[in-house]
Amino acid sequence: MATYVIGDLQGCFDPLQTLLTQINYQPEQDTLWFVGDIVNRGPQSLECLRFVKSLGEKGQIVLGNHDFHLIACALGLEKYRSKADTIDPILNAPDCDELIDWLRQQPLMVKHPSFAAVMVHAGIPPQWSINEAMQHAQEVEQILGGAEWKIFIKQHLFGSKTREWVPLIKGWERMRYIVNAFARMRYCDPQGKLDFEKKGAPSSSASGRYQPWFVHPNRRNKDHQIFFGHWSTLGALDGYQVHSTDTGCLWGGLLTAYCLETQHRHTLQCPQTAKPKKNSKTTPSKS
Ligand SMILES: [Mn+2]
Repeated sequence: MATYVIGDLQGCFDPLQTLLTQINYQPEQDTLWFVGDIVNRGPQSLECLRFVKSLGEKGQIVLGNHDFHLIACALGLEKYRSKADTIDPILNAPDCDELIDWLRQQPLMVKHPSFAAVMVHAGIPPQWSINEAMQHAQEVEQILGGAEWKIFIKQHLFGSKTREWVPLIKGWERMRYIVNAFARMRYCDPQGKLDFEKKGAPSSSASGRYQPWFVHPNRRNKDHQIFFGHWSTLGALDGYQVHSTDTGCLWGGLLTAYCLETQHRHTLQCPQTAKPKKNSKTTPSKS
């Protein structure tokens, strides 16, 4: 009965299967947590999506920016398409509607039933407690699971202008901040104002007011271990009560499976399957 937290797959299905064999994964007993961005840029996004969906209650996923990007593209938002996208096999698949319908009903944040541990795609801003973060995640989840989900995705989801959280932020802008924080954040200020310009590792670009979201000394969510992905240049970090799991599988780095019970990082060295990021044009999913 193990729980493994798996880093950003981005279509790397073969490495996932190799890693699962390596850790002696038992489908009947073990649970797999996926930190999001299970699709795009890599070669086998359709296989990844079908596999994660097939796990049922033995799998948990949180939505990442590339997963949102896929949902938007499935709704025909052509302006967000990028040359680097590898999601056409999903969009052309006979079960595309079923897959998208399942995906959009997945959470932004997951809490472990017995450990003080949670999972998000990018992070939790410092001004939210764990309980508040769960409530805010659920605000967005209710919209994605309800009648207005297409309106939200098509008209209100994407936008880097919404960077600040103030207690009375309302309406669609509130939803956009919540998604930006959970699915895109790397750097922010102590009040959770997001900085989308910086993307590199902290040693190369952290300075002044904007810091990696998890280093702020008064962060209100330090009472749980937070598992996240999204930040491949950060590498494997276990510290500050957080655990990063995007170890750059797609770029010829490692695929990570962190076992919650043993606190051991299992990794697999992967071949590079994506072209360098600088070839792609700017899209919301990039950051
Ligand atoms: Mn991401």
